[in-house]
Formats: sequence, structure tokens, C-alpha cells
Amino acid sequence: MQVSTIEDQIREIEEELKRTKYNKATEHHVGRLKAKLARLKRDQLERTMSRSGGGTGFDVKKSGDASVALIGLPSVGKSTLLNQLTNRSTKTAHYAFTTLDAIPGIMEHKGARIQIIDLPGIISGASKGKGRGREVLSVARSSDLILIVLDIFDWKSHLELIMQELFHVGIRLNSSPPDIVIKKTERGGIAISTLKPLTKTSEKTIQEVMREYKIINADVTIRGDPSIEEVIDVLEGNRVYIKALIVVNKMDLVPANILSELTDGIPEDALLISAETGKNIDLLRDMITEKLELIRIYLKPQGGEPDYEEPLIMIKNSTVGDVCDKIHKSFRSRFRYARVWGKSAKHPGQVVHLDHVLEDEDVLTLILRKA
Ligand SMILES: Nc1nc2c(ncn2[C@@H]2O[C@H](COP(=O)(O)OP(=O)(O)O)[C@@H](O)[C@H]2O)c(=O)[nH]1
Ligand SMILES: [Mg+2]
Repeated sequence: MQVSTIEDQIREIEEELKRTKYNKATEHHVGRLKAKLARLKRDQLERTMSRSGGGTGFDVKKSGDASVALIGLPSVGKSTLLNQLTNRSTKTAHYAFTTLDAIPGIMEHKGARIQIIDLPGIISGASKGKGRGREVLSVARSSDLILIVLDIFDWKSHLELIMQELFHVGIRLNSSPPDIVIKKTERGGIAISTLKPLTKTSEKTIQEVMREYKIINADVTIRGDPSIEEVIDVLEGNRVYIKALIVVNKMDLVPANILSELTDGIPEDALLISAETGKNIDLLRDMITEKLELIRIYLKPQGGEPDYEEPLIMIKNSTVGDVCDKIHKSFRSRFRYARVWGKSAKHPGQVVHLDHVLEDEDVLTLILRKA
């Protein structure tokens, strides 16, 4: 008997899913198939990662207050855009030259320093390791924002391909993690409590899917109205939720009278730009900065005055621990406690710890052990 490969198994399940009519009677079966599929795809992903040498990706040193990864097919204008955003003078070659490395630059805007990372173009099958897809997508996975760069003449097919490849490596765009807490228990089966009625899936299906993950006893608390895919995302556990913006480049090549025809059906929040002429680049800088939701933290030395001149720029929902990490790698281990004034404080000078979530314009004092 021939052992079927992961690819074969994936194909078989995908075909069965296509054949199966979705209704009340098949709902649980479909749920279990989707769970099986998710696990096979994870195995597949792990294999491509180990094949490409551990999947460490490019060694992009993080710098700046936040990072933005440029994702797009080859020759859509990513390198040209990097130069525009970062005011670099280096001229991009006017021939089809593929960037082989991850090239970072810094965009300074409204007091923030944002790292923009130019990456090799991704192609179909990138998530399975084609091109340098795995490495590119791993940089995307660890960035704070993904800037999807499309070519105005091919935006539809490009967008579809990119969404698919990002999805395959567990990246979820512009959404927050489903509010589902699973606590394994010793006995009692799977108990599900919901705050709202489930309309996209059912308790029974969730139980079936959890069995697929060998979970027999658990307390499950669900706050929203998740789909079964979102439940599987939680069970898989390696999903990342990243912000994204879409730009459509080379608008200068399209005469105004056919622009609207060519961009018919484009996502509403997509921005038309020209990396070549600089059209809408200022607007894009604003959009990137806004989308990142940066906050300002004023550090105050113990017994001293807050530094209102040079706030520390952090991403929204950053914790005191994140601030420590940003200032110096030894700070987290030397941390004793902190005091905070401002919106996140219950009272002025509240004592907080590493997991305390900060708000815009908080004043913070860190108390550390001597080095
Ligand atoms: N007309 C026009 N050409 C552009 C624009 N952006 C990039 N290009 C050209 O498209 C080609 C590929 O650009 P490049 O930045 O290297 O693309 P990358 O492979 O995505 O990095 C180059 O010849 C650029 O000069 C644009 O907005 N308008
Ligand atoms: Mg390039």
C-alpha cells in the first residue's frame, strides 16, 4: 500500500469539503474536516520551514518605534516606494531587478521613527517555500503592519494571491483574536458557555472539532459569535493578528478617464499612489502612522520631572514590560515595579507591574534593581 503524502491528504479533504453540502446534518462532519485540514496544513508548513533551514528568515534587525513590511509581487514598485517613504536618494534601476534581500529603511513622521522593510516579491506558492516565500512571510509575521503593494493593472489577481499566502502562514489581517478561552479540565466533558447565541456554528460542532484536537474535557468560554474557522484558529494557537493597508501603485500610468473603470471593485480603504511621481505619498505616511496607533509615554526619573520633550513612542496596548524591552535588554530582569500617572492609572502614581497596559500620554517611572 502506498502511503499518501500530506499534499495528497490535503487535496482529498479539500475535495471532500467541496463535495459536501453544508447543512445541519453535515455541520459537525464539515467542522471536523476543517480541523483536520488545518492540522495537515500546519504539518506542511512546519516541513517547509525545516527545509529552508529552520525558517529563521532574513536577519532584519528591528529598529525604530514600529515596523512595516512591504508585501507584493515582483516589480510592483516596492523598492521605489521604500525610497519615497524614507526619502532615500538611491535610484531604483529602471530594469526588472529583483531585490534578493530584506532592505530596511527608516521613515520619520510626526515624531515617530518607523522601520519600513522592502522585501523580495512573493509569488504563488510562497507559503510553501517557493521563491524565498517562507523567509519573506516570516518577516511579515513579525512586523507591526503589512503594507500590501498592488500593481494597478493587476490589482485583483495580486490581492487574491497575497491574501491567500498570508492566510496560509497564519496571518490574520485587520482583525483581533477571537475571544475564546479554553481551559482543560480533568473530567466532565466539554462545557461551553456563551454570552450570545452562536449563529455561525454550534456547540456540538465545536465539541466535535475539539475532539479532533484530542481535547475531551474542557471549560470553553466564548464571548463573541465566532465561525468554526476562528475556533480552529484558537486551537491551532500560532495565528498572528496584524494590521494591514493596501496601496495600488503606478496610478500615473493610467489616464484619469479610465481610472475608475480600472479600479472598480477595489477595497474601499485602498489608496491609489504613484511611487514614481510621489503622488499621495504624504497621505500614505499619515495613514501608516495612524494605522499603527502609536502612543506617547513620558518617562519620569524617580524624584525628577517627566520628559515631555522626547516621549517614548510605543504601539497601542503596549505594556510596562514592552517599555522595559525597548529601553534596554537588561531592564525586564532588573524590574522591581513602576509608577504610572495618566489615563491608564487608577490613581496618580499607581504602582503597576510588567503586564500593565499603558495609554497615550501616560507618565511612567521605572524602579529597577541595581545592575
Ligand atoms: N510609472 C511608474 N513606474 C513605477 C512606479 N513604481 C515603480 N515603477 C517602476 O517599476 C519598476 C519596478 O519597480 P521596483 O520598485 O523595482 O519594484 P519591486 O520589484 O516591487 O521592488 C521600475 O522600473 C520602477 O521604476 C510608479 O508609481 N509608476
Ligand atoms: Mg524590489
